Amino acid sequence: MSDMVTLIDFPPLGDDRGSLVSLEVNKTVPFDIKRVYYIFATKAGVARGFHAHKVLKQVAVCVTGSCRMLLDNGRDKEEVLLDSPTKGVLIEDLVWREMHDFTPDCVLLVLASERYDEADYIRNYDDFLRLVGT
Ligand code: T46
Repeated sequence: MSDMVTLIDFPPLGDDRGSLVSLEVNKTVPFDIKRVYYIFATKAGVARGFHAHKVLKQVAVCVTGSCRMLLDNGRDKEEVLLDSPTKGVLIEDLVWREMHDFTPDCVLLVLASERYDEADYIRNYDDFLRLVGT
């Protein structure tokens, strides 16, 4: 796995009732969380993402089901299978991302370092490559 991908293990706090994961700023999540959103009920065969962010950093975790995330920094491409509620991926700024192969039950939870700002999106791949200098 390249330097581009940082996987984060969330320790399950289990007991005989089941499991619990706590996501805590500067403990399990390396930035202040300004926004949380989740993607669910993604239709069969649909892929999402296809953009990068100028500033935004995020941590993504499939709390149920799974999806495949392609990360691309303009030089290297890496695929991550998000298939566990105890495994997250840190998505840094200036990384192109695509999400594929959502299972019908997939709930992709995303913790974001910034509020929603459409101006932070780079939605054209050639613009992205120009910006990262490749
Ligand atoms: C990302 C990947 C992992 C909002 O109004 N507020 C929000 O916080 C978000 C995330 C989206 N929106 C609106 C913008 C669009 O009209 O919801 C609509 C769908 O968003 P988008 O097409 O950007 O969704 P994805 O799944 O392609 O990308 C999302 C995030 O936008 C993005 O930051 O990294 O998930």
